[in-house]
Amino acid sequence: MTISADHTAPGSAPGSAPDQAQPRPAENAVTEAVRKFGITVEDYMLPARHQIQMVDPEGRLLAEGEQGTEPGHEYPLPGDEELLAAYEQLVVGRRVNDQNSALVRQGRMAVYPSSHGQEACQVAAALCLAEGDWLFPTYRDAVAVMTRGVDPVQTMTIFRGDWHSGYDPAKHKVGIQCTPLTTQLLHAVGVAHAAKLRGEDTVVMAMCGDGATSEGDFHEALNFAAVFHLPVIFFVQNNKYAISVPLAHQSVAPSLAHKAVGYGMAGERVDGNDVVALLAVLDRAVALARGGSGPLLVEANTYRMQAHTNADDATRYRQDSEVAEWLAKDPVARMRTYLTGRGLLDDDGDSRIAAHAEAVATQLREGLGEDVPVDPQELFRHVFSEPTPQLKEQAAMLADELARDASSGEASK
Ligand SMILES: Cc1ncc(C[n+]2csc(CCOP(=O)(O)OP(=O)(O)O)c2C)c(N)n1
Ligand SMILES: [Mg+2]
Repeated sequence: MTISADHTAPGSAPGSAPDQAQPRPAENAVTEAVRKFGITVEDYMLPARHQIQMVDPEGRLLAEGEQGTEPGHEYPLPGDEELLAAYEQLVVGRRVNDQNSALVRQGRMAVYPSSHGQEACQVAAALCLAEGDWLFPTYRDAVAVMTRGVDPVQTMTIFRGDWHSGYDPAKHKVGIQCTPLTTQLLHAVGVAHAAKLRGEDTVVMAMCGDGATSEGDFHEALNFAAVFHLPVIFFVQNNKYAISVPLAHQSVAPSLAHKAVGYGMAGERVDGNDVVALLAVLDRAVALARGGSGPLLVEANTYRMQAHTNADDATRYRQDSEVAEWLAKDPVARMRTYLTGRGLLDDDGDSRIAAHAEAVATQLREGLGEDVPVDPQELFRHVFSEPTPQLKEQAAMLADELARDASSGEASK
């Protein structure tokens, strides 16, 4: 594939029609970046040759030359305060993932798609945003939703079968945790477009998985965002599986980040178990998007340590040895070692954080232990503005059955 700087600004070519004389905005951003970094368009838009990693699995900070950075793909180390905040959220996120898996086994939640092992992606996706920005999560991103500040019990309400999402998306600027794959990307692009038309400087974080990148909606969302030059970060958590389908059966692209260039946006890949690198890459992506550079695609290389959901048996399609390999790259242990080594975290600090995580788990046990008040008649509401005769008939039948149940219950007391 060849992309030349000229190709990015066809409007400026001799003989262009007058109404094409202005280069399209996306092209402006790319040529601007190319000038700024003194690199080629390919080197700007294509991901760096290696994934960006700052702290290795043993918790050691890599030397600058070993972080996978290249000119135009350079990332400053995040500040100590941001790193400590991220570690606290990692510990809380891990505790929440494990608590929820237990609550599912106890029948207190209907389903939980655990992000155990992916907590660094979850935490970084939320922490890099400013208050006025939007987050569009999937069903696997409950920890990102909580890290954004949504109450833990409200966050998990959707997983107990309540038809409400549990929180007000507009209030928190967090979309509903989406189960229909990739529809959230279109919602995200729509919000970014609206914000741009209103002149707001909102950045939108649009999350999806590796499998979701094969969906038609993925293409439509990325193309629309690139053509309209919208401030969206497409954040792909490549956890290697779409339920039982491994990545190799899903895509033969050199990497998922390489898909960006086909839309005319920049892509980057990052170690998804290294919260330091994730924050560095996503913080810069947010700054670029807010500054008017258009959309970006960031692929995080991570692993789903547990089954797809409680309804799945992962031992049927993957080897224990593969899981063990990823256990050694654990994002929480890695960060603990790194921060301890730098003297930013000691035993007291770690105990305080563990106690906070335990308090959140208690809140979840108590909140989800309470039965939800259910009104069976809700089944018939909001289906049609004018209920059909059949619905009215069924509603009356149900009301009658419920009344008879209630009176027989009274009688047997
Ligand atoms: C439109 C649509 N098709 C199929 C499904 C069924 N489905 C649920 S999760 C999933 C796999 C998604 O994999 P990936 O995008 O990698 O996300 P992960 O679950 O690994 O986080 C599929 C196919 C769905 N929810 N929506
Ligand atoms: Mg996946």
